[in-house]
Amino acid sequence: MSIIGRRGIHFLRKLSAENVPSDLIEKGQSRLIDASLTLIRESAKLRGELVRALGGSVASTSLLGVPLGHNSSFLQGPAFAPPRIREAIWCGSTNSTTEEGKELRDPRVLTDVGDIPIQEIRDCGVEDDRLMNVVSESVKLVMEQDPLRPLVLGGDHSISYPVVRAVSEKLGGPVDILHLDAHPDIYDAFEGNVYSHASSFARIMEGGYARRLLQVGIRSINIEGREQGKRFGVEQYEMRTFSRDRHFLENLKLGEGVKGVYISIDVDCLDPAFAPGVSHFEPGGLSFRDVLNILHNLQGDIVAADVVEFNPQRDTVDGMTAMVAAKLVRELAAKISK
Ligand SMILES: [Mn+2]
Repeated sequence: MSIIGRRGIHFLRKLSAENVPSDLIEKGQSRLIDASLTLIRESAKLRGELVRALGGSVASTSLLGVPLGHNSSFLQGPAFAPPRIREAIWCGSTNSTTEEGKELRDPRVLTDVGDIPIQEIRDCGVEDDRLMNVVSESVKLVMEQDPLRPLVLGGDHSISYPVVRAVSEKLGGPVDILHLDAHPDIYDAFEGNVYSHASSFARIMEGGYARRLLQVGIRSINIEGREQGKRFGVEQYEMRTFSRDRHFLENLKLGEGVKGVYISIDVDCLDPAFAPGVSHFEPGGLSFRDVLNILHNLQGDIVAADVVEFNPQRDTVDGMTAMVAAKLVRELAAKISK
């Protein structure tokens, strides 16, 4: 799996070794990025036109896949998650109606603009500063197509930073974030990587993209995690006090006075008994019903969301966690759409 992470760099080194001029490489990279953005732009435009033609929709969920795993500190399998989640969303073992009665086959509830070709872009030696901008630009292209709202399929948790940045920039102000995770992902940098999946919320808070950040499901946190939490005014709800906090968390009202609510779900917020297909097993987590109660009862205008860190390479052979991630996506899509 480490091959994915290093592949692009190997390719670039090989070109440099063969004395290919750097401006030639840069021009080629730019063309590939333009082509990638064109793909997302046209895909989003078509879905936007379809939903507007059907009429009657104020907010409509559109999936955007970001198959990126190289910013993980441990395993890189989340790069393979988006197609597995899609497959499970439409799996014949269940119907296409959500728990509260939304029909997922209605394009006003759910459309899909496809995946950003992350590996193809990296394979041309594009570094993370630029790659993260491609993620942000792609999110903005979806948001330009009113009433589409992006629900981003990760990928590791590093993608939340460019996604939230794009949402905040596009809407012109901060959002409130509900972040479900075993980990606070708020290290200043992890192993020297400022784009690490363990640092995304430090970047988000530094950028001023969030007014409130509520972290729920936390059960793997060290001194730096708590200090960074205090530094940024994060509301950290730990599993050890969940029974006390449950009533509050199952009746949240967020996003008033800001641009709306962003929801970020790391699949490892769930106890590994419910979701074994994650990179970091952390016992003592939320049940699937705990998460649904929090989501279903949340009051607020959800402007965008992500579901990250599902690792198909750690899943059961019959894909149980893919179904879990897919149900999170289905219920989130229903919650966003109106
Ligand atoms: Mn996590």
